[in-house]
Amino acid sequence: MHIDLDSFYASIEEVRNNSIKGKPIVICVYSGRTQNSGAVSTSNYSARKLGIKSGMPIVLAKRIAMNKEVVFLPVDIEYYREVSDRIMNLIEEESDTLEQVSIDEAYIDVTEKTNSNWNKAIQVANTIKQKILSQEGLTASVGIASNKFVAKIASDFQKPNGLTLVKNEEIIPFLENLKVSKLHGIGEKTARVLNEIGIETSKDLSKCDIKVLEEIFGKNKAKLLHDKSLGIDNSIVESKKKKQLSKIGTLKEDTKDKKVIFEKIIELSNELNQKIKRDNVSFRTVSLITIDIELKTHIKSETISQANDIQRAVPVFKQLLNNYIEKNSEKKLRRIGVRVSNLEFFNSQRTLDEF
Ligand code: TTP
Ligand code: MG
Repeated sequence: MHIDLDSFYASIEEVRNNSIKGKPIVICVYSGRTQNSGAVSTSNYSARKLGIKSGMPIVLAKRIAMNKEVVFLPVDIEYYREVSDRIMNLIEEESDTLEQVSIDEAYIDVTEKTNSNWNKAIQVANTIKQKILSQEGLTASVGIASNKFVAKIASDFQKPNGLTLVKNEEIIPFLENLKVSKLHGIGEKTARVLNEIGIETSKDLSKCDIKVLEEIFGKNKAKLLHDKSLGIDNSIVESKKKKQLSKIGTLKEDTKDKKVIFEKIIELSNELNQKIKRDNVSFRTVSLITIDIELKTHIKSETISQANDIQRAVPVFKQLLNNYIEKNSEKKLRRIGVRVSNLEFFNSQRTLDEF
């Protein structure tokens, strides 16, 4: 199964702020050079209808939005990561193995859980969609197939809030009419070369003599392309280890009072310590995450000797907070976070599955 959240950052903002619900929303990465320099990170589906899309310059998006009620917001990546972590955990609970591939997408293997039964797989997909909706207020699109490549294309097929099952005998007709650029893993450049020799669709690609492809792309890539056109993919769903553990929370009120902020750090550290013990990890890097009232995120880190209890990190958090406040005395903080990284897992049996 491939699961991908719908207009992820924009939908999260919609959930957290009721007053913008239903409006076109554009999430921006401001470069800071001029007021509107930077690019659109993502937009919700109602902004997409206006033509505002990922990667577009903010200036252009604002021009399109002129005289319309469009909401522009800066990215708040730490918050999106928190939501992502919770979602990945709940998906993992419903699967044999989870492989997270980005902040909002994952492959899961449900072969054992469903006993290879398609109807059961649909039930699992619906359970996951339902849980994400009831716990986070978000919709996801799911693709189900017997391999990752086809599942990935299937999840994109009926976005948003889609569920697409492609049984083995349906793979060829499902892929047949897709443009080669829609086949996951075929980039713009390769698609252009294929177009130049008259290959537009997956069907064209499957009919092309492999020798012709080998001449242009070499043996390995030719085989890969040919496999894709037929929906063949033998890669497995592989769980990956977490790179970091963190806890972030909102301060009771915006403040620059060191004592109040440090109390919150202690509270978050205690929660983080539970994760450290649960995952049985040690860490070598300690970071303090500060998010100010303008939602600007700063992350400062220190490397220490290997430790497996948060008590070792607390004085470092204190020092990092002091440094931050010294340099940024004028700005109040809204949120604060603690993180440990450079992890080493000790119980190898658990680490294979633990995320
Ligand atoms: P996507 O899953 O590609 O996009 P999306 O979730 O916003 O929309 P869709 O419904 O089509 O899945 O990416 C996930 C998040 O990654 C997205 O919400 C914002 C971020 N992102 C960028 O910052 N820049 C980009 O160019 C893209 C494509 C995504
Ligand atoms: Mg998405």
